Amino acid sequence: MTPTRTTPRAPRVAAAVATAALLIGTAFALPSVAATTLKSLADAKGKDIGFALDPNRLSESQYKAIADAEFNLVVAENAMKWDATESSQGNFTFSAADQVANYAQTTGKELYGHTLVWHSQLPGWVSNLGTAAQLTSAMNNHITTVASRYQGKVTSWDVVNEAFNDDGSRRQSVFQQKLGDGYIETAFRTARAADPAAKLCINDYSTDGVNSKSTAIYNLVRDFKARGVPIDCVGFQAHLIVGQVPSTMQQNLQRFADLGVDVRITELDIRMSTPSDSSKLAAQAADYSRVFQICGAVSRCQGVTLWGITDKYSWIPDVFPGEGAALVWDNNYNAKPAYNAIATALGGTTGTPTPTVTPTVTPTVTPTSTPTTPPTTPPTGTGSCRVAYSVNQWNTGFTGNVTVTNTSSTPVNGWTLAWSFSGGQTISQAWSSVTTQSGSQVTAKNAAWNASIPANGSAQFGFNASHTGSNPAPSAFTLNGATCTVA
Ligand code: 9MR
Repeated sequence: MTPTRTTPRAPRVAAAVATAALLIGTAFALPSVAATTLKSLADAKGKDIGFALDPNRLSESQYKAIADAEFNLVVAENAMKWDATESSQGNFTFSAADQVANYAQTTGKELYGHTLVWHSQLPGWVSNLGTAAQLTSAMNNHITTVASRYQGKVTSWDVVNEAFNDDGSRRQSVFQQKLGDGYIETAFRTARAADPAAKLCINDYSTDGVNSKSTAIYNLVRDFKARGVPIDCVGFQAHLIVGQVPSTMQQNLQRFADLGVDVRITELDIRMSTPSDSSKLAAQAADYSRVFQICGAVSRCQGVTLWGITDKYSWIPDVFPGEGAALVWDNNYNAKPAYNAIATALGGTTGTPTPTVTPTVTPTVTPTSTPTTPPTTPPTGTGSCRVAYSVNQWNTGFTGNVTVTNTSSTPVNGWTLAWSFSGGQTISQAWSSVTTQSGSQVTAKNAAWNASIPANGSAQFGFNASHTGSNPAPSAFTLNGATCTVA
């Protein structure tokens, strides 16, 4: 395999045609854009589309057929982690990791390395080492042995994974506690020495938007670049929830790219409360589309990796009981609406139209109009509420984020949040709500899938809008006609 390292992936249309021909011969239900594949579309765009592989599943024909056809990059979901490769000190086992590497090689896919230093899936012996010197030695030996083995095969490594807390402080892992802040730099320098051609990435979750945690990593990358510490890329895991793609995601990826590093969505899945239904799946499709569009809009975004193929084997239900359906293929390998949404976002033209929850916004000059269809069931549970409103703005545009919390003791079933803009703001697009505007009056109704707000629960939605001047925040909101407090 010829790894792609510093240059964008070249379009590979001929391979795409061959892949499509292969797919047509398969026995199971094909996605409805079988004339092309996500891989062929991503290849043509010079982007990676990857998936997390469990090599034990390759014996399942449907799993293998989708894996082979739809992706140009593969990462080991677990097989290259510390517990899988060095469960006792100095005794390295590469059987599962090699299966992943061999799969990448035989299928011509890029091989992404996950992960060298992580607090989780870390064998107990590492935590039990007595001194800082012993731990440094063990960490460096692990990095050197694993990275050297896959030199020329792995194109990028997640060198350090999940080193930060949500508030931007360092996670108190054994590495942090025993070695202090400098362990990340040590790990990156060691990885560079072990495989000078591999790109070296730092990877984390809940860093997809601009927030304290992503800013801490941003500061680390800026410092590394300023001091010449090797770092080439930043991974954003993007374990997302339907309706909650951060509004600042593109801005966030771009600010990292502007530091001179590549960026990548490394572990995408978008979960929902289960069971799924058609409106949740449509909302999920819109979210998948958005993430791929964002990566498409940031030239240094190398691509998107899905954290698995089928909901059947996703990690989500085990960790978040009552949630799931987060991947692109369902338990029976049927492609979900997200499939065509991704195909469309990648420039495909043969898919059916992308399902979307984006509402129609009808600005109008009619001062008294009462917009749109009321909820099918009359709203109940109107009562106390709190609204948090925030914006990210630039010269003439802004993104608004609204969280409405039901502070009463009874659930709200069906909601309408209303407010007035005093600065001439005009909404152009909204998500996770059906939002209409009439003059200065804005009415946001629940989407089908977030109609219910339990006691003490919240619903979130967002919108894009234009503004002139100072863009004042609304001073008052009503929920189903009752005034809310403003947080
Ligand atoms: O998907 C992986 C799951 O099979 C493992 O049990 C789990 C153990 O921690 O790790 C999962 O993958 C994680 C990834 O390595 C790092 N980011 C979060 C992922 C989901 O937990």
